[in-house]
Amino acid sequence: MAFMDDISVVDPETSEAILNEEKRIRDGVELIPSENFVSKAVLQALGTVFTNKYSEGYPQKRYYGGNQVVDVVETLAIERAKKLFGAEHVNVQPYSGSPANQAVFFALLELGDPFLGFDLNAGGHLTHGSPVNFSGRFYKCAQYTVDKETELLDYDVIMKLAKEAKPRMILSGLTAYPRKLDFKAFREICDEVGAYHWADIAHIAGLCATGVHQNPMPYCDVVTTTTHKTLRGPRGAMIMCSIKDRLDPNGKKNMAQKIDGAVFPGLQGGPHNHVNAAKAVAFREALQPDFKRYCQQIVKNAKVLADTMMGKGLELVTGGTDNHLMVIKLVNKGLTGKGKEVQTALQEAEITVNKNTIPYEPSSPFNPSGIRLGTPAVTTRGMKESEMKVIGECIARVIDNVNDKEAIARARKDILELCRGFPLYPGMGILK
Ligand code: DSN
Repeated sequence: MAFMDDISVVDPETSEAILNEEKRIRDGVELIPSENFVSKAVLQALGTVFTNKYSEGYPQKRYYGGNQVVDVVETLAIERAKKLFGAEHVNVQPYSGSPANQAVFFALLELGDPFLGFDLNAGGHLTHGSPVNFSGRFYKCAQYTVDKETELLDYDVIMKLAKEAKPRMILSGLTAYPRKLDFKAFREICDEVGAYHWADIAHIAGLCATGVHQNPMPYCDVVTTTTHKTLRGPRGAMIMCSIKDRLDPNGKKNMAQKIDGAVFPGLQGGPHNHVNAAKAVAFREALQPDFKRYCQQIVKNAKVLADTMMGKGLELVTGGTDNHLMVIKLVNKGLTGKGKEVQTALQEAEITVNKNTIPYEPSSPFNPSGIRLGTPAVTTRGMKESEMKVIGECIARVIDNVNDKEAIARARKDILELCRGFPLYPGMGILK
């Protein structure tokens, strides 16, 4: 085994696993709304010598030598991200979404400070104040949820809750809420109670950057996002913020300094430079006019998928979608608490989704009553409205016949045939 041998020679087992994953993603439809497929250019940047370098610090202010080229790519990523979102300051170093969110807490709150976030079961995230997460354990978290009847956020109710909880920071953001967020309304609530407004736009970043969803930047003190969801970049995250600290204008550090200091040296060590190079590439792609058309198609596809499934008798949380995702409620199909079984049946038909809680979940998070799905990845693959109809019909058939192996096999055949028409990474067997 030599230093310059191919992976297939060095490690046949890992090679085989990579080939199997390539086959899996080519054969099936990927509907997990937080997943996507990066371009060949992004993959190329990820597999580069930038993975070798340590570069604690920030461009032109590093603790190690030899960072003159790393500075170039990190600065490219920063400047492109600023342009995409109209941000004053960007930190592209967070390893992923949860570390980025930790950095915001670390930068702006003291342990035990009051905070208001979105309930995970109704569409928030673990790091938005869930009691099983650091955010819920180390801070005094109150949580807002959706209205029981409409399953929508009610901004008057959130205002009332904010006045009671007197949070130092309020979070807007979603992982399973299928409607648009009103960042301006959140800003008004924050102004009323003297709180920071933090938006976590991980799911909708691509839509926000292209105007397909309202951009939170003008209404927020700080915005976090992962870079690998609708933004279609490598697995990672970033934090965007104002330079001035609105609630602490005369403090020793401004907002940008607080965020940078929380990421490094507060929480992280050396940045992942190969990932930051890939972020730079993805942001350049997202600045092209084609990317806006892609984001518009994500939403069009989601609407058709939702309408097709509802036309076949499936119920959706809030009765539909106006972003990239939707959540099927299994209750009216007699499948309360059976999200796991439905996820498995769909997987047998080469349809990848994830089980999810529904608002006011009648079962439990491990055996929930919902299925979450979305269209970013299938849209990247080139699928449009007519393909969404085929996928929606297959999903409805599987859910109506969850224990019928033959019906599932028939759906699988239809999905395999559909996928053959949309080759993924054509001509690019990574290990060839
Ligand atoms: N795991 C992500 C999602 O699926 O929404 C959020 O971090």
